[in-house]
Amino acid sequence: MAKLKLTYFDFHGGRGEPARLALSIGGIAFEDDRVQPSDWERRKADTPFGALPVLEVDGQTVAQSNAINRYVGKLADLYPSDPWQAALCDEAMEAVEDITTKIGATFFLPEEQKKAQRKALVEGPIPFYLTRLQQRLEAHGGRYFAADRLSVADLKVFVWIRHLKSGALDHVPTDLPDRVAPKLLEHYERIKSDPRVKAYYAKHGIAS
Ligand SMILES: N[C@@H](CCC(=O)N[C@@H](CS)C(=O)NCC(=O)O)C(=O)O
Repeated sequence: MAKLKLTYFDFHGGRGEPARLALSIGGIAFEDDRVQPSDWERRKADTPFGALPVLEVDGQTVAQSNAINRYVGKLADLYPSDPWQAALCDEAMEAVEDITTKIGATFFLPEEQKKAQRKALVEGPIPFYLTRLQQRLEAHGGRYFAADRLSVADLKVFVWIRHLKSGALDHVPTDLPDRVAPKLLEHYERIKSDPRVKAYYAKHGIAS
């Protein structure tokens, strides 16, 4: 078995969390390398695109969260083998990537600009992606984003919704997903209560 090291920031969430979850669910041993903010400046230059997550496989490196998600999804049997279902899985992951990039652009703004831009996101792009993801979920059976079973797409959407609901994003109401996308909320609860997901968070000492 290849030796894996997944490098990401030291918090429960973000672009690295779906791969951590997938590897753990698949029972695949990996080094969980968690970067502290004080170390990032030093380590950034060693990453392929100056960003995390990065996955090392037997000393070789791959970056870009969704490339990593697909790879670990295949190892963990959490990525569809059917090409069409795989495309649906990718679609949901890329949609989350689109909105994550928009939200990420507000992180280090001065407070007044951040407030204005987050307000604009709450009035447009965030509900847009929530409702469109909900539509896509419902179009494909309503339970999972692809192949009617758990995949890395479900994990990525779950991690995003949890972030929205966490209160960590100032100026984003925590009940926004509940209000605009109730079926997506059911999906969130389904993934949260999946015994494999629950086991991961129980092991890491936090409520999912
Ligand atoms: N498209 C990249 C985006 C990676 C990215 O922006 N990662 C953020 C954390 S979620 C990061 O490394 N930020 C620190 C920095 O850019 O210096 C991916 O999907 O992995």
